Amino acid sequence: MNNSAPPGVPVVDVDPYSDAFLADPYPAHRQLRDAGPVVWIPKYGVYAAARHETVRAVFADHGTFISSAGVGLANFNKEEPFRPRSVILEADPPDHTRARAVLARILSPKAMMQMRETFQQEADALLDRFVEKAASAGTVDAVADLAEPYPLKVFPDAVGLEGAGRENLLLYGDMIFNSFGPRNERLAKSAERVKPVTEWIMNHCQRAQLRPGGFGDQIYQAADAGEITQAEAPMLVRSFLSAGVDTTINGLGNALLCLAREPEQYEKLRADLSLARSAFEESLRFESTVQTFFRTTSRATELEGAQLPVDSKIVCFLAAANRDERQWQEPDRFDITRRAAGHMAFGSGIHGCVGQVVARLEGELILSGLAKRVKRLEIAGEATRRPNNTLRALGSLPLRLVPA
Ligand code: OVV
Repeated sequence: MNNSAPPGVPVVDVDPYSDAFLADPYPAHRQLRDAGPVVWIPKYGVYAAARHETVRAVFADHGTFISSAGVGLANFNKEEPFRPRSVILEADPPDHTRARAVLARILSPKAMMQMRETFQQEADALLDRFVEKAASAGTVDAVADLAEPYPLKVFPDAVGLEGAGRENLLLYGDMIFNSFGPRNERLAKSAERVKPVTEWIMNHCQRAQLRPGGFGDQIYQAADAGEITQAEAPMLVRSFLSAGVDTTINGLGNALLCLAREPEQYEKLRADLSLARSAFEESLRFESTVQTFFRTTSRATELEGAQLPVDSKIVCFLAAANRDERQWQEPDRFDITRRAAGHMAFGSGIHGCVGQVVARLEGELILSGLAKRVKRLEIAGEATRRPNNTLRALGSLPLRLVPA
């Protein structure tokens, strides 16, 4: 690691993986944005982009800022990836293009319209239980009782996972998102916890474990058709299992937290349920589930006046871009009526989240179904965070519900 600051690039001496940073990242995000469009973080020897315009520019130039050297801190040109690289996340065109086309078709808006009815029924059933539990027990945990069980039901069902053990996906997701950061204690602990379930995960990427017609099986059909190789098929199922659960759980959890903290905003949603989608979008902007992703330079390049050598790592602060006052009016205000489109929570460009239509569907159905049933969300205890190197994750969110 080269930790000396390159000439002309402002140094910001923060540790984005410290407990303090993760507990409240926003002051440090401001510091990173204000120091310059491209800054240097000495502790990890990496460049950083935290302004909206810069993050967008990095994601737009996927030929210069590549993904195949890893989208976390580790540089795969210098160290072996800890697991075989993702054939979509950690790939560049043309390999990436083929894999992306397959997943984009499986998760197309049209495919989502066909899933909608099922996702709606599951949301309604779960929300009924959620409200009943609040009535009988007095309080509920919006994480354990709602944000977690919903994605854990609908997404593995859609992928076609059958039988027991899907809660293993929680440990796996936590570890994967820790692995994009440094090899710290946080990663070591989650890697230890995931050990007993790794075999289950890999086994459930196999065709025999996947219900015919589900998202997983559709990947194998694409391999049969020659669009991707047979070896890539289980790897793409692995991508679904890595990226499809922990992300939406915390996206929902953060949205519920935002609405519980801002009763006026919740009132607005109750008055107009068609705001559910924009409420979810605004909560993604306001508390971005995925905080950071890296790119690596494939050549020496200039970025907003900074000279970056070949094979440099640059960390893009999606969450900081989403509160950049150069882009947003009153960025620190949670406002479900704002146009949050253009936020970076799903990234942008060719690697922009391929599952965003699924995430949005889940967000819409849970928020509108909740607002239909519950008049007021009352915070019944302190929400806790579950620190992760990449995710803005919740541990618990105790609520009392005033029924409608
Ligand atoms: C977007 C994302 C996160 C984590 C894992 C993967 C993708 C993957 O492709 O494995």
